Amino acid sequence: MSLRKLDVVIVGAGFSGLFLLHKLRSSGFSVAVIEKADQLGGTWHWNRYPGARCDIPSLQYSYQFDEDLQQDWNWSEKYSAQPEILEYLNHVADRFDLKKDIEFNAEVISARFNEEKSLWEIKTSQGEIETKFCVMATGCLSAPNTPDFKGLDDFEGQLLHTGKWPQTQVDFTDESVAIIGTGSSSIQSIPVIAEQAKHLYVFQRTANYSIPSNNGPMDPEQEAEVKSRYPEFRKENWENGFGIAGMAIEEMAVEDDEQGRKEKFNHHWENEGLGFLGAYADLMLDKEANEMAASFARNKVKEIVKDAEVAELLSPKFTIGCKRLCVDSGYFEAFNRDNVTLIDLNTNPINCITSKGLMAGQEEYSVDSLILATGFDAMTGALTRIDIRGRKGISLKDQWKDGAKSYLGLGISNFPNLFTVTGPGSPSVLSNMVPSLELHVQWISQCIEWMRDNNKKVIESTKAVEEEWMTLVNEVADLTVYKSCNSWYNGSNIDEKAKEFLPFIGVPPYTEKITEVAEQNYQGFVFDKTN
Ligand code: N01
Repeated sequence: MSLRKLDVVIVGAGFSGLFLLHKLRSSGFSVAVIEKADQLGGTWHWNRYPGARCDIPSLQYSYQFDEDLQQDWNWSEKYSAQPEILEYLNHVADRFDLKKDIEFNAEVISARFNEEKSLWEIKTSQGEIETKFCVMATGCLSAPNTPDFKGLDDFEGQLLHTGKWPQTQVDFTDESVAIIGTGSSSIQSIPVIAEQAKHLYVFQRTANYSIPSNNGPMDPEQEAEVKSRYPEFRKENWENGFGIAGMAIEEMAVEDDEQGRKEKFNHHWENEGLGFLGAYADLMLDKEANEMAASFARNKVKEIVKDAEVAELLSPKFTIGCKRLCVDSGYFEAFNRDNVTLIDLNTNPINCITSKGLMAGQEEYSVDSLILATGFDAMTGALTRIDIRGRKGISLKDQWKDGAKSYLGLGISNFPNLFTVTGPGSPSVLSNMVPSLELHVQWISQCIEWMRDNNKKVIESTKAVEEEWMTLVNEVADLTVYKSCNSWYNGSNIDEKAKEFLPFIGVPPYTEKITEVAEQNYQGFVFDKTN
């Protein structure tokens, strides 16, 4: 196998990798994207389960780096479905001629920093590359979590995971189906699968909050209005704590009267999806305010679900928004169907998976298909599952075993010239991902250009700045209710993972911070360290 030499290797051909390729190539760097799948799309390639769609409005979940692109592209629905997002990404790749520099079916096996040469040696399933910079555009929710259920290998039916759904059509007609987990992926797929399957068994460990999407065709007037002022509309994203336009509200729930709250919550329930949490400014800051929203949402479940026992089981008990909020199209309604059964894993734990199905409590459920909707090793899994070795052969997995530390979610000490897009310590999953990743792509590209123009060979973060930064990440989270439950935001969905809060809350202060760092010649980072 021949050794290729490049300026930058980008790992992953999703939203981030595609834009990085375009940006860095336009700046004159030699670049390749290494992609494990046989096609581009990242999240939107792998998560093609029935009902998969984005729960951020389409007009906001799209690139903003090219005005012609955002004017030309038309989304068909308020919330885009997975096939349309994949089509959009293919359109972008064709429009900017990106595919010729993407190596498909190539999995990164290892990445080692050669300290003598100050180069990264990347080994992929297709060959070896030597590169000055390595950018991990591997996504925050891309390493599927498959719990270690006893007997899982014994199952003789169709075994599926929502996070790595087959490309071929899966048809559940006349089948008995079991789905484990009730997070976003499950909540989106249950109403669709319930329509096809003979019977659907839903195995729930924790009831989840979900807001109706009220999805529908794109309103042409709204689309025209947004397109007439797209830059200004995008600016509203940047001014909001979560990077989502229309959520900047200042009133406090605790200061409103009961009638006012009822009207406001109703309006947001019916119109805002994830923006339900933006009904008042104090919902994620104050437990009392949060409980007002939570209790409203629980009552909605009881209004929708006819069987009172099932409604009670489906009513979440924790702080609303503390686990990632879900947005659905007919989730709670699906439990009114005769062919859908809810099983509470707290009273009937899964004992084992059998050749025919699964044993929960004393009962065996025979099924044709078993779906694991059990989520991801979020934010760090896609990085620690690759053998990445920095200075002195230190492995990233070892360095992060007691918690992931990163400066700004962009750089990691001991790992020079390695950048992460939307890494731990950045708003990432607590923001609108597309603008957030665009911000990182712009920052990383400018940094690499600046280094070229200023004869700097190696950049790295230090232990001190990342300790300080991750302390701030956690101090900010302490001002909110985000830490009050088990969630993948704090690693508690994966047994062996360090339990720490990883996203930075607050898009505007974060944006200000990384802009200031760049303006001050990458303050906090160290260049051309000699030992
Ligand atoms: O995963 P999850 P997901 N036994 O981790 C359960 C994004 N997303 O794939 O809560 C039994 O949320 C687990 O139970 P518990 C979005 O950010 C975006 O659904 O840990 N159950 C939970 O119910 C989302 O948040 C879109 O008690 C087990 C479920 O599995 C993120 O992806 C669409 C278990 C996992 O839920 C992840 O969502 C879809 C076990 N051993 C997803 N282990 C968009 O619209 C886990 N569970 C962009």
